[in-house]
Amino acid sequence: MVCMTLLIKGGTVVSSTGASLAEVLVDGETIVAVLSPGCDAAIAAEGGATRVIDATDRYVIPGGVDVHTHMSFPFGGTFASDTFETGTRAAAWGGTTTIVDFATQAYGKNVRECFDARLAEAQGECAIDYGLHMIIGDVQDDALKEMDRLVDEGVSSFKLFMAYPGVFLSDDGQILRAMQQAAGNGGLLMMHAENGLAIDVLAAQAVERGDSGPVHHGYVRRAEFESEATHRAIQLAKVGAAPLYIVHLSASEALEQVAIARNKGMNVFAETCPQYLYFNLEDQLDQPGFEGAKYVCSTPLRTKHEHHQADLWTGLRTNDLSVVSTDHCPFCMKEQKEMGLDDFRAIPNGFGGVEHRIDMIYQGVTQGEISLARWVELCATTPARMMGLYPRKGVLQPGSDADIVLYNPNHPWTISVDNHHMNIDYSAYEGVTVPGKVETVLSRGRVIVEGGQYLGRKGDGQFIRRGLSSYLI
Ligand code: DUC
Ligand code: ZN
Ligand code: ZN
Repeated sequence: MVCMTLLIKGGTVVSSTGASLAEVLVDGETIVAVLSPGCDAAIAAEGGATRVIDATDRYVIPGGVDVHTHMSFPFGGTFASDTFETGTRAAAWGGTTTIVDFATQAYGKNVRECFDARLAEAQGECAIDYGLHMIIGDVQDDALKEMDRLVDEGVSSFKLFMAYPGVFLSDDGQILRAMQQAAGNGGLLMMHAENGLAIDVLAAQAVERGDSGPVHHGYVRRAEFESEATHRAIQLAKVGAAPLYIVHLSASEALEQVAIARNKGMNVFAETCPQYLYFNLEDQLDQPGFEGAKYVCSTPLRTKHEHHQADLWTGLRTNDLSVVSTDHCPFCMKEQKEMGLDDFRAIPNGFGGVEHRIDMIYQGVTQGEISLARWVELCATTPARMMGLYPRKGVLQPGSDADIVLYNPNHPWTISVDNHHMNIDYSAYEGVTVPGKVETVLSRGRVIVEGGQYLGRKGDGQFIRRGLSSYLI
């Protein structure tokens, strides 16, 4: 029998607990050993390996796990511009080897039918492995029952919205019922925590007085509304006895609510996204003309005159924020963002960044915000644990999938629409120079990015049936 083995040697293996020189041996799709360099087993492995990859001066890290993406997401009368094919390919270029995207139960629709249709849309399209969360857009008896079945089928997390009245919003009674259901079936409740009814009042008032440009998207989605909704979600989760995961947290005040709950020992978790760590309302949303539309996403970018960004970095260090995802939900300027030229409420909300998360958060390492180990923990290990993918994903250890990234920490480059691989007609990161670069990417043992070439294929990514969150069992 021919044994396809691959040895990655000479690199520094970085895990969530530290970094050391080590060699990684892969057999087929799986990691079989992480070896000390120079030990007998490593030397024997080198002689027997079908292929040896030299990782000298590179970090060898687990493939990134982005647990919040929206490929082809229907929003505001259009669809996010990256499909499962284009979006997962871009993710691979950026060192992400697993995404967890969303199936959406629209209002009045059947959860099962919506889930099946979404799974069919993804199957055969993805370059990397993927899972699905289920958005419950209409909490009623059937939907609640379906949640139990989905957990058994590897869909162990559910997203609800406190924003977008008339589209996705669940009222407090519906939220409580979904939380009670999750408490019973072991699922994780993910929450878009913004007070959508209050936002809509301010948005209508703004447009009425002529404040209709993109920056007003940021002004009306006030931090108080994020903080109030976060607080309310936490109180409901306490009564519902359910774990809670706050998505795309951007405001200090919301983070405070999460920290209070966690200090009381509650199972409350939160993620943030690179855009909130690096961009702000004044410099990005408030640009001349319609440029700010590129940065219209929800929750919104926050003002730089407060200390949101510094607080978010602190939260990433203290673990009150335990995951960095992207909320990748891109819309082109042409014909998509442009729909809101005269009224910011019609700009599709979303930000494209699935390709840049690993690089942007590595920048946090070089800026002294987080450690090297924390970079890996935030971008791969904890998201895998949080979403029931661990230890198959998020770690380099025997038995784990051989999802591996070779990262060059000394390769500065400048992000541009001309060199990105996402299907967007601009880059929100245009002109940003990052210090390091993803060089080689393996997905279940297959080399899919190497030497500036994409070597993967659509359809090689598999649907991953997820277990329960590691933090709940
Ligand atoms: N936020 C966005 O920016 N886009 C899609 C949905 C969401 O919650
Ligand atoms: Zn959301
Ligand atoms: Zn989202």
